[in-house]
Amino acid sequence: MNRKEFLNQATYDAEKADHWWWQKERQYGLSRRELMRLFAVGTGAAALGTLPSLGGGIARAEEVPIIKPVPANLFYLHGTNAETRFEAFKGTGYLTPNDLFFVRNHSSTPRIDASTWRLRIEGDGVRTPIELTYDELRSMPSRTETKAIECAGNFRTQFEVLHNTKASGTPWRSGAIGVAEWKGVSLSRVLQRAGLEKSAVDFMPWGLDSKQVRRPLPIALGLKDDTLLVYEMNGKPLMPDHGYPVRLLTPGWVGVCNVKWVGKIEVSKSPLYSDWNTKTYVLFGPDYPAKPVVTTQNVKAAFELPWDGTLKAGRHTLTGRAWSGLGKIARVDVSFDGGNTWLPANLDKRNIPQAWVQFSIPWVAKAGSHRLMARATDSRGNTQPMSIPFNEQGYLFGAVVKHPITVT
Ligand SMILES: Nc1nc2c(c(=O)[nH]1)N[C@H]1C(S)=C(S)[C@@H](COP(=O)(O)O)O[C@H]1N2
Ligand SMILES: [Mo]
Repeated sequence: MNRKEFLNQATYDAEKADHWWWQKERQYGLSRRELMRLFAVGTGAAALGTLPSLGGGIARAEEVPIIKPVPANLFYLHGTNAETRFEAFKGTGYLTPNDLFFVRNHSSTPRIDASTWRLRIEGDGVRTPIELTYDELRSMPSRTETKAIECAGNFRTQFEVLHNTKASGTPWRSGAIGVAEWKGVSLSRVLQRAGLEKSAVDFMPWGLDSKQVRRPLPIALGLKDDTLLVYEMNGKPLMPDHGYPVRLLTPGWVGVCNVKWVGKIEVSKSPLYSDWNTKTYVLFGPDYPAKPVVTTQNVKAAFELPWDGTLKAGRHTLTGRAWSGLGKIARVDVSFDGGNTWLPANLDKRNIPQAWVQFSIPWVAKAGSHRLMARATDSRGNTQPMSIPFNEQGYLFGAVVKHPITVT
């Protein structure tokens, strides 16, 4: 490396470090000096999370990829995204606390002023384009839904385990999912207010982030009562990272359809296209000649255990969660012996379609390495298979996962 490059690299690294301190100062409301003191006595790294890998994730200082704290003991950081460590769900109850909810940002979290924010409904699929303010939306009849939002790429790293080939994209393990109580207004009410045309076929919510994430969706989805324009999450105004002031909720559909920071909804009498239904969120690969666009989520299960973690030998009650985009969960079976025998897990009472159910099962753990398997079946009879074909961008991994655990 020549001197000039070295200087650039040094400047770049300094900038990254500076940005990191700046972000932490904002997150914890501490001065840099106080933060440095925390780190110097060695408690800081544990309390705040260790220095994240900034590769790819860092933007200019005024653009913060994620605003809320995402400490490393609760999240895996992947560039502009933060994945909840699945073991952190243990003991949190049915709803995922807002602070613990994963963040998936294609670019970064914008800061939007709700008092100047507008939602525009336009296109040839409506008779009268309208514009709503935040207060106008909040004064409309509301509806509350408890539902999951899950990234289409959740479990992507498992494609490599099965097929020895890495799928491209954020290397999620199991924690690109959360369940919340979402309050908002049925999108259909807003569409009707704009004079929805009978011949409208598609609608496309536009995000106000720098990438303007926008995903065309069928009008039938827009007319379902539980498709919401959401302004509250678990009883609080949406956090900036989760779409403040308003996001879409599309129960059962892949995460990207739940457009955050929505500023415009285009309604059309002809099919709509964007990169998010032509280039990404499409299954590409030899087993998918028809190149289907991903729509709804499949059935899955995960243990609330650290990945590749350790347990003491003896009696344990293992816990986990199972979910489906197509219904509620009918059963979860667990195997401790590599799939030779399966035992039914206990399901908790709360089992909401397109959300999840908590399960538990006793296990007498013997010393050694284990691969724990949980296999969920939903109310439509969909069961997790042992294997699924590869797709290049690693969407919808729904096969049974072999969770590595060492018992000591
Ligand atoms: N405007 C906008 N909306 C977006 C995204 C985005 O980057 N920009 N990410 C999408 C993806 S891929 C997912 S999985 C969910 C994640 O929602 P969350 O960050 O609130 O967990 O938001 C979706 N909505
Ligand atoms: Mo996603």
